[in-house]
Amino acid sequence: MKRLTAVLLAAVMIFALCGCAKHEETKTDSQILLGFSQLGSESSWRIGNTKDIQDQAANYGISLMMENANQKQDKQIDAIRRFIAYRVDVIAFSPIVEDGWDNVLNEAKQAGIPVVLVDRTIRTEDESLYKCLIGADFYSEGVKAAAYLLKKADDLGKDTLNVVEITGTEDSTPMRQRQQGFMDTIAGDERIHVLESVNGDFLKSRGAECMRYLLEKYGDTIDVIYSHNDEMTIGALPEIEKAGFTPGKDMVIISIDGGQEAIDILKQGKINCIVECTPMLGSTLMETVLALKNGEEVPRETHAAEKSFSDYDNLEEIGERGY
Ligand code: GZL
Repeated sequence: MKRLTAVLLAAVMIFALCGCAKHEETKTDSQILLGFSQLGSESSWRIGNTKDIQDQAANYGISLMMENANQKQDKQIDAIRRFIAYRVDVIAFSPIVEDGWDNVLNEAKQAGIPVVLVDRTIRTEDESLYKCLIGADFYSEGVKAAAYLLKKADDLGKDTLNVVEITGTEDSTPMRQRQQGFMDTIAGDERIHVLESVNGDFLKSRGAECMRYLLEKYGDTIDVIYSHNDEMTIGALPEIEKAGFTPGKDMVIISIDGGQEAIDILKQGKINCIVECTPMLGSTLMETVLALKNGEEVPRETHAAEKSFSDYDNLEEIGERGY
């Protein structure tokens, strides 16, 4: 009988130890796990954003499970499902487009996992599907771009200025709002005529393709290029020069993001205006993750303070950009 008792006691002990060991193998209560779906690596802005999120997760001691969707919405949806299965503490993602997220975010809601939108937003009838948005005010970026153009138009003294627009990814938040802010601001100004808007998908190669198409179609009637990001602008500039024009002089170049490469080109005079859009969202994201884990309320929207730089400024004062 004694032998049986000893065996049973040993079995209970082993079970208990295994149970403890199992608990220690999983994340400790203090360790927070953030699942982040990044939309791609399409621009230096995006690469800077990814690095900043990684750096800040390490800085805040938050474990980061990051997946890159390479510009595919269905890969983002798959990643979010994996985060749910893994039972991360918080899900964050930068939605490549605004529509098509309700089903997967309902699954996150059912699982009780809070969702944070980073950089871009979504369109949904159910506001409870995400806790907050951390990102730029893209509409005001479009307004700033147009405000520069109106000031330039006054200085140029021309009766007519023909604009071509190279837009970012169709149906993405920055594309929709940068276009709306720009068009609303130039509306009613008889001098400004938009010849055409073409989709460059925020890619350098597509920016070049768009510029070739626009130059073949409109040639020297183009006075202004409004490009939704530096990557596409940098792709377009050589095409302008190959066609025999001097960017920044023969054609006014307005761009958005403000990465180092574009700022250097601005200082050379080949870009006239760059509206800043900072990718450094990592620390705000980590503060938000900590607040959510502590059961605190968070602001519904957090926009970074952003400037614009142009040939009206003392460009030598612009420091290192970090992306
Ligand atoms: C803006 C971001 C945009 C950048 C592009 O916050 O979503 O996507 O302007 C990037 O460079 O591709």
